[in-house]
Amino acid sequence: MNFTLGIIIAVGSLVAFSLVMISMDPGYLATPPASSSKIAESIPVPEVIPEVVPEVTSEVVPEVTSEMIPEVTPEMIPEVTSEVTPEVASEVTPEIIASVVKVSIPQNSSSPGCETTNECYLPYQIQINAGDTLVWINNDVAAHTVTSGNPSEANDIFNSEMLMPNKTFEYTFTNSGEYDYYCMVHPWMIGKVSVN
Ligand SMILES: [Cu+2]
Repeated sequence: MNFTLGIIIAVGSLVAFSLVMISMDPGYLATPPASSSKIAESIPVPEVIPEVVPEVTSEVVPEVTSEMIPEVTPEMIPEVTSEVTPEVASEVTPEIIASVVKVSIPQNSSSPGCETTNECYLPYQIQINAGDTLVWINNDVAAHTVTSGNPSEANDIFNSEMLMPNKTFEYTFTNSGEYDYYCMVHPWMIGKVSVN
């Protein structure tokens, strides 16, 4: 019973308070609220002007990057070095090597008889090339000569003079031709050189 009575008192108090507040504000119910349409007309609406701003984007301007510029590297530049120049060496010229040919004056050539078998000089006749050198060696116990020409007509092209045992005489033939020679001590000793 007390609970119900409390609620009635509370509700009654709120109603009484509301009535008092309404009575204190007489324009609360007398003045009707302004319509929303009139409020909208009275307030000036600002024009919304669309901005015409030209867009300048980064996409319009082509970017010039370093990747678009062809690089010129040192490898693309042909090298012109002095090594390319072919060398013409004088060493390429083949040399004609002269030969050295030996002729022996055999033993017992100081005695007549070797001419019968053409063995007073060994070999008795020899063929060489121009520029070659002949070397005579005296293998006999006696002295001999190697003299150009023949016993009846010396020509003084070459002459060993007296060639002692175990001694040598050499002469280089620069011109081609036929060369006869003999020993002034033993006229039966004759030889011949053919130079090509
Ligand atoms: Cu002789």
